Amino acid sequence: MTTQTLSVPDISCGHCKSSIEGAVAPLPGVEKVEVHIEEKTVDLDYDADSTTLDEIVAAIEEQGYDVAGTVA
Ligand SMILES: [Cu+2]
Repeated sequence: MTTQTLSVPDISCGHCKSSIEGAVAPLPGVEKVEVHIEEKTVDLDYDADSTTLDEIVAAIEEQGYDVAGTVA
């Protein structure tokens, strides 16, 4: 299992949270996706053999949000 946090500066409200969580949660191997509105971050637990980070980023960007990068 891979744990990763992404920085998504455009997150601003509950709509953003549900859009992003709704797009990422159905991807294969995604165990957890949790958007933090205040921090503008997305916490992930996923199986990198099923879905790559690039695919998760693409799913978020498809919803109209730019992913700024990963948070250490
Ligand atoms: Cu929003």
